[in-house]
Amino acid sequence: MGDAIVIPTEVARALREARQVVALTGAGISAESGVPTFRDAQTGLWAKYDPQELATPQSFRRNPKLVWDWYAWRRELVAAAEPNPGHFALAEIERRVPQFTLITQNVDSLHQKAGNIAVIELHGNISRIKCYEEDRIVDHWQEPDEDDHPRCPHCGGMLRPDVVWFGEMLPAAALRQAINASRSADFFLTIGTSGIVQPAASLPFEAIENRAITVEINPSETPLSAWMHHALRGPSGVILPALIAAAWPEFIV
Ligand code: BJW
Repeated sequence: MGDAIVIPTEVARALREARQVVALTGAGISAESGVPTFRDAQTGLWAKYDPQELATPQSFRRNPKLVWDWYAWRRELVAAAEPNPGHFALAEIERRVPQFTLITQNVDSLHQKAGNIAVIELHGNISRIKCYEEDRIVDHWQEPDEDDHPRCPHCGGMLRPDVVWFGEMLPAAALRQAINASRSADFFLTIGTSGIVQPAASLPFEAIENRAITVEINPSETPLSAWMHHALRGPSGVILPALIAAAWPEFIV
């Protein structure tokens, strides 16, 4: 038997009494759904590639086929993935608190699949495809022959996933909404993120300025840990349901 998860009473009470709850999620929340994180060791087919090097416009220009194939593999992987108890717990929190905003760096739609409605996607969505030349979303495209690259039906430009690569701007409206929500939060969760990719990693500090109670959920320490009021160490699929049970003891799964 593993150790029982203990949620500090003040964390449970703060969540129960909060008016504006914001959660910032990263790849770790989807780890228990079988979606690999970025900075944990990769396994399988793509183990020899560094995700941080593939997720750049430079890589795409240098080797569009490699980058396209990597995203095609991940697109299939996330399409088959199901939300885990951590995702479902966040959907439950959205139903229980007066105002809730979910800010995600993930591109896998698992929060929406779990039932969250107020979801801000900071880094796009892997299931959408857009034209690299014209930044236009494309609904239909054809997988090309072996060595060719899929092309935009409108202008013939190369197609790419509608995600945000290093050095690219985040979608302006999403970032603005995320900053505003963080600035008005009274309870702020960071869940399953290494907290090193900007500007997402700065959002907890907006909440800290508003004197929010801040809580990190992650099995490991991160650069954000020192700034948070509380750290709940463990997988989010275990901690988040325990947090709900502690905040709303009348809650029955
Ligand atoms: C568990 C768990 C379990 C495991 N339960 N937890 C200021 C200073 C320095 C640099 C910059 C700066 N501002 C901008 C930059 C440059 C850059 C940046 O931040 N670089 C840093 C690496 C230093 N930022 C950008 O370029 C951004 N653009 C921008 O700011 O534009 C303006 C600008 C440009 C250039 C210069 C200055 C300004 C864009 C960032 C885009 C990030 N894109 C990616 C790919 C998305 C598409 C795709 O999916 O392929 O987003 S990279 C990758 O990292 C992905 C993620 O969303 C993101 C964050 O990763 P995340 O989610 O935190 O995952 P991991 O793997 O890092 O961590 C997983 C965590 O889970 C770990 O902590 C585990 O312990 C934990 N975990 N199992 C809970 N079961």
